[in-house]
Amino acid sequence: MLSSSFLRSLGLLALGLLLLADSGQSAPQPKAAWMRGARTRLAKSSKWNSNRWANGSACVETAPSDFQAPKENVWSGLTNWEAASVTRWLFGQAELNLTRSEDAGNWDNSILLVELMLPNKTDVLPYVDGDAAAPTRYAHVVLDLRATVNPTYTDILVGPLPVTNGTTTWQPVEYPYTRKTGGSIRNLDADSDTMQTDFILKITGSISDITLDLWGGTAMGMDNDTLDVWGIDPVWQYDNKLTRWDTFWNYPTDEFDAETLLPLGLFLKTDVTGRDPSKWKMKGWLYNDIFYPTTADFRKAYYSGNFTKLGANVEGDWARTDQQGPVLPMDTATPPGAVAPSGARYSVDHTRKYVEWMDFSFYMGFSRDTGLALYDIRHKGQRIIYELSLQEALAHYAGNDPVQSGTAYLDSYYGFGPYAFELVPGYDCPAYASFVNTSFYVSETTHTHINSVCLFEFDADYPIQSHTNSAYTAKTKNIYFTVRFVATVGNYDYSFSYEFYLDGSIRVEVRASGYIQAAYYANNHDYGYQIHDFLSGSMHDHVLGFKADLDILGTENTMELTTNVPVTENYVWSDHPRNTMKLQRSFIESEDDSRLFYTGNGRTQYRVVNTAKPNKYGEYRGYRILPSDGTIHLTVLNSSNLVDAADWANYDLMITKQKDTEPRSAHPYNGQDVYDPMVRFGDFFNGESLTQEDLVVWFNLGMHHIPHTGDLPNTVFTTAHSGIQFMPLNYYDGDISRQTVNMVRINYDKGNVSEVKTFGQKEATCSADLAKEEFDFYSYTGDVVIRKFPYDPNDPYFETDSIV
Ligand SMILES: *[C@@H]1O[C@H](CO)[C@@H](O)[C@H](O)[C@H]1NC(C)=O
Ligand SMILES: *[C@@H]1O[C@H](CO)[C@@H](O)[C@H](O)[C@H]1NC(C)=O
Ligand SMILES: *[C@@H]1O[C@H](CO)[C@@H](O)[C@H](O)[C@H]1NC(C)=O
Ligand SMILES: *[C@@H]1O[C@H](CO)[C@@H](O)[C@H](O)[C@H]1NC(C)=O
Ligand SMILES: *[C@@H]1O[C@H](CO)[C@@H](O)[C@H](O)[C@H]1NC(C)=O
Ligand SMILES: *[C@@H]1O[C@H](CO)[C@@H](O)[C@H](O)[C@H]1NC(C)=O
Ligand SMILES: *[C@@H]1O[C@H](CO)[C@@H](O)[C@H](O)[C@H]1NC(C)=O
Ligand SMILES: *[C@@H]1O[C@H](CO)[C@@H](O)[C@H](O)[C@H]1NC(C)=O
Ligand SMILES: *[C@@H]1O[C@H](CO)[C@@H](O)[C@H](O)[C@H]1NC(C)=O
Ligand SMILES: [Cu+2]
Repeated sequence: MLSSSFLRSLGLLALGLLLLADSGQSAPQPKAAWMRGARTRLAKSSKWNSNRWANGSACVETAPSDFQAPKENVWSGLTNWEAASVTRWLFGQAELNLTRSEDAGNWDNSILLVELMLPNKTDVLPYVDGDAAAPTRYAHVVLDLRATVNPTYTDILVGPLPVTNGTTTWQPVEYPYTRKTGGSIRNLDADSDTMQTDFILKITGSISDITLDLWGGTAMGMDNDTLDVWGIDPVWQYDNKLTRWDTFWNYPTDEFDAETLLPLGLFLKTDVTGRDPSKWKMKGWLYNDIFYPTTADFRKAYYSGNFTKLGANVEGDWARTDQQGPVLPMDTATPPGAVAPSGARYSVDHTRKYVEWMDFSFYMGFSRDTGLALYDIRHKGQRIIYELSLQEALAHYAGNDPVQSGTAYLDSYYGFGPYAFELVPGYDCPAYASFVNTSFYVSETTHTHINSVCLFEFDADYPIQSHTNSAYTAKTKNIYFTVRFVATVGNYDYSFSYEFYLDGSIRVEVRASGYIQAAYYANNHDYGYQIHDFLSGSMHDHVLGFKADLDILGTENTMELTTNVPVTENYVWSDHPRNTMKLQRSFIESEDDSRLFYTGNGRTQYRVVNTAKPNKYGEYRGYRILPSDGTIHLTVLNSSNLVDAADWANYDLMITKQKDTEPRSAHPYNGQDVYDPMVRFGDFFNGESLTQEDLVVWFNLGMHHIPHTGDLPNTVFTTAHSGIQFMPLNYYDGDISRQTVNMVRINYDKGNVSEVKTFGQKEATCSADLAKEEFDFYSYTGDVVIRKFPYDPNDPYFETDSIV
């Protein structure tokens, strides 16, 4: 949740773009007819290939086996070469009237994004499940059309790829959106730079005498400014006007990113309707809950001798994350760490972004809007989930002041892709994890964030199975596999983990850290705790919407609910009516009844089943959807900020029939017109049957965040988290984690062990060189940038500016 105007005011708003994680291949891969199962082990990468066995004592730290995915990854984005050729082709289309981003001003058209258009599921299934050709590739391009009084963001499709003169065309893309305006939505940002420098800062500069007196600082657009000014997102859009509310923030006095902890409590309202700056108007000031309609009124009151001045939030150690306080007992000794004595026990095709661990496999995709997504997740060769992906993240604030009240960040506007930075081994992921690069398109360049997705196995701190009696004890290790990325969208860091377990379950876990966006304390006691001198921990809901397109034994599925209900029953054997409970089974039959709230007391099991594929006992095989911690939906009803722009946040679990025209529940520009957003999710629900259809489950994670003193200086991942599990339910005939050999049974008798069974598991006899595992912190890189127009793949350069 990041603060939009905040980033914009820092000039760092990444307008942009994205594309996939191109592994450096510069031309499309030749199509190979890889059949599932016909895998080839290729040479292991050289970094790890050196034989590190001195003579059997040092552990072999092998990287994941390099091998080839059974199919091409049709979700992994454009290659560098494709993105460059599309960009070049677009500049050749005179009617688009494009200006290069680096030369573009407020009144020029430019390219914001060039990425892969995700193929339709209808076209993908015959390819991944059969012998059909891979779907035709198209580029999804977002244009920033500002050379007009009515600026728009416009989504177009360019293709088919590869680009060829004659056959490649562009067309507006409308089919994935509920708004039918040719892929266009108004662009409220066209003048954001000049609005800040030529309008907002002029107003705030006009009261520099007051800001100097109140806080010893000014916001005038000069180098000596110590105050920043920004506010609500999205801007208010009612009455055919655009209304902004902004407020003052102290800049941090050092490198710590503490600005969102330093609000100062003076708010200004402006009317910024239209593109003619001469029509923009100052509409008033608010301080300590008193509204002054004009600057003259405010100034008069301020100097009246009857004006209550409140204190300022100023940075200090309380806002800095470095170690402070007495060192804890024994804390300077090295803490426990994890090692992988046999190296990676999984395989990765880095070109096709495909992973296999134990009996799981999946492809990875990566997008500017929402970061990492997983596709065609299979277990034992059977697809469980076609797509598992973030859709949107909302941070909806509230407050007595207009800025907190008016803030409801829809973070895909900023994008998760551009903020998925390099991970730190030993901190973000275990030191032995392996890593994947991600790339995104910005202003005719492709930026690569090295090592921004990590893959690793981990031994949970508890076994997956345990039993003991008088004759034996049996335990099974709980080894799971994680794919993780962390996106720092402005002030907050979101960590996304997709975890795979030996029992066939899959877990999604989101954690939040980073700086909260706090409020000025005055009059805000009903909206948060006071957490510092003049600071309120502004209440807000984080709601993160996900899509899980489950395919259980095929695409024809049904949602079954099994609920524990209290009952009073007479049985043939009961002398009196008995107060007890029983199971109530039901199906969600249509989209009229498919927006659900989790029942109180967790009494209902939600399960996607295939009723045509019962098990041998007649029970339907399926996967259960199990909210595991802190899943929530938005508290606010019919939000004044969002109107129809985030309908997906209003429920816990929503089920629709899969449609190629409904691929995503949100759009990054939904906030540009909250009354008529690009995707009005509620429109997906139009009464269609959900009985043995291809179902998509839309679920939310999140938390009701009421920051307290423990959120200073940063929110901690320990308590700010939310998760969900997909677990096989009556899917297999038994618990399939019995397959692992990493278990032990110890038979004993009156204190003597008679037998130990270890099932062929390998004992770790090698010694791990922990020093070698330590990450060289000086190798942390930042962005690698490759110019697309003109294409210059041989001259990559480093640019750390885009690391916020
Ligand atoms: C190999 O290991 C043995 C002990 O296991 C040790 O005695 C011997 O010196 C080692 N050899 C080398 C070459 O390191
Ligand atoms: C093309 O864009 C420029 C600004 O970059 C603008 O001045 C011009 O009017 C536009 N031309 C057309 C035909 O729209
Ligand atoms: C397409 O035509 C343009 C202009 O005629 C030319 O510059 C470009 O190289 C051509 N591209 C291809 C792929 O042939
Ligand atoms: C910054 O400089 C301007 C121009 O000299 C001055 O008016 C303003 O008060 C200064 N701001 C601060 C915080 O000193
Ligand atoms: C001082 O300001 C307060 C708040 O605006 C107002 O209620 C009060 O009447 C004022 N007192 C005088 C003496 O102006
Ligand atoms: C990530 O990018 C770096 C720098 O371009 C490259 O050296 C490395 O091989 C890439 N890693 C993978 C797994 O492709
Ligand atoms: C939502 O709120 C608006 C403005 O208060 C109102 O006009 C509209 O009817 C409300 N919609 C619903 C579904 O309650
Ligand atoms: C995807 O399916 C929709 C609906 O059938 C269709 O309009 C659209 O052209 C398809 N997109 C592609 C890229 O084939
Ligand atoms: C257990 O082991 C001890 C020591 O070897 C032996 O004396 C004793 O008889 C054993 N008890 C049983 C029940 O086997
Ligand atoms: Cu929060």
